[in-house]
Amino acid sequence: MSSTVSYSLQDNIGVINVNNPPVNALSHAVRQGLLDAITTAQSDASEAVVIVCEGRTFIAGADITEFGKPLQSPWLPELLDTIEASTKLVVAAIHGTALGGGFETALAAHYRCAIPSAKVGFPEVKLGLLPGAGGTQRTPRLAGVKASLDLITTGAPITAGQAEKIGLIDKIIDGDLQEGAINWVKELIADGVPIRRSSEQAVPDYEASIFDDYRAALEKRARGQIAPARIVSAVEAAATSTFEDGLAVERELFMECMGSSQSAGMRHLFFAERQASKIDGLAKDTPKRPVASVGIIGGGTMGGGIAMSFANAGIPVTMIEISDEALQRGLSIIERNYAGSVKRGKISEDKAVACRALISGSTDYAALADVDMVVEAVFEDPDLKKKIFTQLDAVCKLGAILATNTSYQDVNAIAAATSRPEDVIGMHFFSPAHIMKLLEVVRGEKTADDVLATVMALAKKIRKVAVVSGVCYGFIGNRMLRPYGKTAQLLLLEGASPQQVDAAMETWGMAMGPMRVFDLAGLDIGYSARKALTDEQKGDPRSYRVPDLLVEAGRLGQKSGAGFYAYDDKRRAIPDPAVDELIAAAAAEFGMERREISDDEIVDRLISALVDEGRKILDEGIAQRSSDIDVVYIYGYGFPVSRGGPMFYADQQ
Ligand code: 3H9
Repeated sequence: MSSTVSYSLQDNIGVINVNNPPVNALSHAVRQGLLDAITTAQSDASEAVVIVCEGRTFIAGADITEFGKPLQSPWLPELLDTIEASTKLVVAAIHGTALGGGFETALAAHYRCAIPSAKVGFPEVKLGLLPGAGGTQRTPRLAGVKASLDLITTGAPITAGQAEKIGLIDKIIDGDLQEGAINWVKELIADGVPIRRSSEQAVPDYEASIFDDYRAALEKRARGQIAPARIVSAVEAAATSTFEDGLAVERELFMECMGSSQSAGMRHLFFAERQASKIDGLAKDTPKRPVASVGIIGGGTMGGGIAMSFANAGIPVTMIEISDEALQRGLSIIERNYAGSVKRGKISEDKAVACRALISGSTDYAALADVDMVVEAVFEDPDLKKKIFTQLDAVCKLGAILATNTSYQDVNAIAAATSRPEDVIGMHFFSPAHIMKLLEVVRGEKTADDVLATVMALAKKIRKVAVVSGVCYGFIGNRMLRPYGKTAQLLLLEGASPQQVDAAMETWGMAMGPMRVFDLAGLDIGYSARKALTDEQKGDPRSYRVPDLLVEAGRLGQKSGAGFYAYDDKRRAIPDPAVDELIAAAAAEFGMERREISDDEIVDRLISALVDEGRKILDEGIAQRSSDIDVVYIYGYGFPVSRGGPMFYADQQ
C-alpha cells in the first residue's frame, strides 16, 4: 500500500492500518495509502472494513507541517468522501486522541468504536482554523447543533464515553481494540445493520436563536479571533442547506482562516511550544532523576499554587512555613482554591479531596530530608533565599534537586550558597501558579544536564509549558516587561491617559493593558524595589515619576482601592481625573509639552519596546531561540495568541 498505511484481510474483514509516528498525522503518504486501501477493499473478498492505527493514537489530525504548502492530491475532503461512499461497511476503531482531520476521518466511516480512554475533538480553533474536511457538516448530523457548536468552538476534546452519549461514538470496546472492532463488525454484518453515512442523516431539531446566541457569546471570548464565528457559520450551513452546499461553505471559510495571519500566528505557537521543550546541546536520552516527592518552602500565594500544581499531577508535597500559624494560613488558602475549582466545575470533588490529601505541612526543614526536589517560593529577598539554600544543602539528601522560584534574582549566586550548585536550578512559576501554564526554567552556570532534563520533563508532567532561560535580571519575561513598562510611563507624560494606553493595547489583543497590570500587581512593589537601586540602575526618571507619585499619594493599586485608576467595590477600574492631574503635573516637572497620541503610536512603541529587548535577550544567548520568547509572552503575559508572540509578529511586519 504505502510505507505508512497497510491493508490486510482478517477473516474476511479488510483491516486498514495507519502507522505514521508519532501521532499518525494525515500526511500526503497517509492520505494516498488510505485511498488505495479503501479502493482495494471495494473489489476484494472483504465483507467490511476497519480503520485502526498503530502506536499511541488514532489519527491526531491533518499534518500541520504541510499547511501553507501547495496541496497534494488526494486532498482530505476528497478522500473522506470516498471512504464514506464505500459500498462495504466501514468502521473506525479509535484509541488515543482522534483529533481534527483524524476525527473527521472517523466521522466519514459508517460507525465508530473506541476504547474507554480514547478522546475525540476538533482542536482546529486553537490553530485559528475550523474543521475543513466535513467536520462542521457531519458532526451536527450525528450530535445535533448545540453539542457540535460546543465541541468545535471550544476545541476541547471529550472522552469516548461523552462522545457515545451525544451520538459520535457507537460502541465502547473493552480489551484489545482491533480484535474487539473486528468482532463488532462481524456482529453488525450478522445483524444486517445497514451502511449509515453521516452526510445522509438529517440534522436534529434545534433552537432557532442558537446561532445568534453563540455569535454573541463568542464575540466576547474570541478576543478578535475570526475562526470561532466562522465555525458558527459553517455549522449553520450544515443545519440550513444540503450536505454538498454546506461543505462548500465550510471549504470557503476554512480557506479564509488558513490564509489569515491569525492562523499563521497560532500554527507558529503550536510548533514553538513543542520546540521550547528541546534544549540545544542536550542529548535526548540525557538521564533523568526520579521525582516522586517535592518540598515547597513558603506557603504564600505562590508556594500554595506551586504545591497544587504538583499535587494535581499526583506528586506528594511537603510545605514548609516559619510558624504553625503561617502554615495553617497557607494550607487553608489551598483548601479554598480547591473548593473554588470544584465550584467552577474545573475538577470533581473526589479529585480535589485526593489532591488536597497529597499536601502536608511542617515548620521543620528536617521534613525535607528525603524529598527528591525542593522549590523555594519565599519573597524576593536575596539574602533570605541564600540562607534558605544553605539550610537546604544541610538537610536534603544527595541528588535532590534544589529549585528557586525567584522572578529576578541571580540563580548562580543562590547556587553558590550551597556545596552542590550543579543541583540548583530556577523554576519561575507565574501567579496563580496552579492555573498559569508558563514555567521559565532558569539554567544556572553550573546546573547539571540531568537536573535540567529532569525539570523539563517534570514540567510536562505538571502540565506546564516550560521555556529555558539563562541567568539575567528578570530572565526572559520580566526583563522584557521593564522597557515595556517604562515606555508606557513615557506615553503618559507625553500625553496619553492610562485608559487610552490600556484600551489601545487591549483592542490590539493584549489580555490586559499595562496600567491595569501595574495596578493589579501593586505599585508599592516596584516602588520599594527602586529604593534599593542607584539612580543609574533606575534609569530615566521620567519612566517612574508617575508611579512614585501615586504610591506617595497612598494609591498602591487595586488592593488600596486606587492606583492608575479608582476602583469600585467590584474592583472595576474607573478613570480618575485626579490621576490625569497628577500626570500633567509630572510632565510639567520635566518641562514636557503634552500632545495628542494615537492608538497606533501607543501599540507600535510598546510592542517595539518588547521586541528590542527580546533581540538583546537572543543576542546574549539568554533565550535559545526567538520562538521561545513568543511562548513566554503568550503563556505568561497575555500576549494575543493570534499574533504568534512578539518576535513572530515583528518578523511578519
Ligand atoms: C486539521 O486536522 C485540519 C482539518 O480539519 C482539515 C484539513 C483539510 N501535524 O504534542 P506532542 C508532532 S488541523 C504534524 O509533543 P503529545 C509534534 O509537533 C490539526 N505534526 O505529543 C511533535 O513533534 P516533535 C488538528 C504533529 O503526546 C510530535 O508530533 N489536530 C501534529 O503530548 C509529538 O507531539 C491537532 O491540532 C500534527 N497534527 O500530544 C492536534 N500533531 O516531536 C495537534 C503533533 O518533532 N496535536 N505533531 O516536537 C496534539 O494536540 C498533540 O500532538 C497530541 C499528542 C494530543 C496529538
